[in-house]
Amino acid sequence: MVWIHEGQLNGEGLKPAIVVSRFNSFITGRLLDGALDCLERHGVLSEDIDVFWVPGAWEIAPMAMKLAESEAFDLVLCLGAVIRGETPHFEYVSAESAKGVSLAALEAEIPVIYGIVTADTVDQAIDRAGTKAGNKGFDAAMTGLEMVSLYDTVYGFGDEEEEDDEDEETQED
Ligand code: INI
Repeated sequence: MVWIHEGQLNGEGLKPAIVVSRFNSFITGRLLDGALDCLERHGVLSEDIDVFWVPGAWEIAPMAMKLAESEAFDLVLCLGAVIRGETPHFEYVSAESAKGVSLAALEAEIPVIYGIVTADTVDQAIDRAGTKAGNKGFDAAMTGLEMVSLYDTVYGFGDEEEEDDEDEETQED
């Protein structure tokens, strides 16, 4: 028999943090709207959501890491927009912000989700922020809900083992 584990999309009782960058805020504001819409539609209370605005995509990962370490949240969503052509250092900003969020996700005990749009043009970025190609903020929030549920399942295994150990100790006594 195979045990299949799939995350549920239930946000009741969750306390998410959202890190969103101000750079290209005409895009990131829409990503934030999408993320909030998704969380609230899945049962998260608006008063349980904390939004942290940072200057640019570069600042997202360090902030996400601090938020995860604070143990005040169940989930961190990282939202930003890096657009080629606006900067000669597009490659650095996009690559390092992705690496940073990945590192934060690996180090954190809660899900840290990458919702940074990287696009060649402003039009492409607009497509991903609530028009032709959906809303990457909404998608990031969905991913976050799913991952919280899967982490809960995995952390629950630890509790079961502890209970088994306690049972064994009781039996030995
Ligand atoms: N930050 C972004 O979020 N998107 C960009 O497209 C961008 N560009 O083009 O330069 C950008 N740069 C700022 C960077 O993220 C930092 O805020 C800045 O370098 C200060 O550390």
